[in-house]
Amino acid sequence: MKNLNIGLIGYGFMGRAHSNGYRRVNNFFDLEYQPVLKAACGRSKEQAEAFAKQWGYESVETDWRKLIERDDIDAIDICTPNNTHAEMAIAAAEAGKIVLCEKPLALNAEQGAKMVEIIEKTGKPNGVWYNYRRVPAVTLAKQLIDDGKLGKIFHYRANFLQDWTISEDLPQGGAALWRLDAAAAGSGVTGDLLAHCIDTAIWLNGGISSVTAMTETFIKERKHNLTGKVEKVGIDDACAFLCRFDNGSLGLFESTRYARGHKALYTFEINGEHASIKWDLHDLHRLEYFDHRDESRVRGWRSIHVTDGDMPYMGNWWVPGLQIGYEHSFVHQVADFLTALAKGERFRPDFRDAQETQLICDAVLKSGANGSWENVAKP
Ligand code: SOE
Repeated sequence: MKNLNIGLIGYGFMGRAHSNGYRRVNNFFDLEYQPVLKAACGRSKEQAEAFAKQWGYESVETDWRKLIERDDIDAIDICTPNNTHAEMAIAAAEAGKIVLCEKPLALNAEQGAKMVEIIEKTGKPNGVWYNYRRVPAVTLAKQLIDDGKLGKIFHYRANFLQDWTISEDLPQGGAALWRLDAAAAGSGVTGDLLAHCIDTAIWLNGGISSVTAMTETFIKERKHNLTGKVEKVGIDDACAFLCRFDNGSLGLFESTRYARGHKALYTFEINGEHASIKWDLHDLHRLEYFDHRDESRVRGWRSIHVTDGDMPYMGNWWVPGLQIGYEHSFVHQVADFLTALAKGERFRPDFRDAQETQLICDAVLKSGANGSWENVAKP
């Protein structure tokens, strides 16, 4: 088996999700490559050491530039806040590393374009962690659409609803709360949550040509954890947009962190000429399917329990009827990345795919600010 030596930057939520993917992948998938957890990097030596011990990393770095310089690292995995992605990814690419970057690709499409340009110049494999593509029920949706089961698609509808920022006492900035700080996150729900919905949508239903959006920041000022002062909030707390897809279908997307009662309600529904499908992250192992071609006496929504061995990825897990969860989408991402690497094939979504999402997010934010319809540029 060939080794792929991983250097991971950032030990928060995503550092754990990715590390879990690396650790478990070879237990469940037969692959030519195995990830080796060479080094974990974070600014606090103590926390990086604790993380390395818990997840089995061989060594620790506190300066990401030193990690990138190391000859014993093949791939740099970036799990840090969005404002660091471009600088780290570009430096890693220039040092000849494979680069895996947490979503969204960058703060904005300008940074994203530079990242795509440089990584493509190096020819090095790269990927972005839009993990929901690899939930088996979502992959099944892709298969059904590609097989033509839905026919011509008319509507694409997606939501990503949360409720964790409603309190005005919640500060912005620093560990965990950098998502509320525009300087660190770039945007609010658009880059954090709608980016997932957009990535899935363009994968399932093709490109988006134009958008019109409405954004709102409900709490205008919050204490900033890094300065200790009450500062203006620069992120979008909520965003809804309409769009046109290249295939002529119409899209409706909504995301908020102010939907009391919803923790991570990511849902999508697609309506085609023959059939419709819908999916819900809170019930992620099911795909709902309605086919108008069924005999009318038995026609109705079916709830497909995506656990059989012939369903995407499921042959690698347990026996039919036993489901898997959120963390497995990261295991699948690692498995697919290592397979693409072994075959010398392009992994998707890569930086170029993620830049398509970034350009849509930028157009949404621009439209949200001025109320216009915006045409979306292609990467
Ligand atoms: C935000 O709460 C968040 O953790 C996102 O950053 C993730 O990308 C999403 O998958 C779940 O919600």
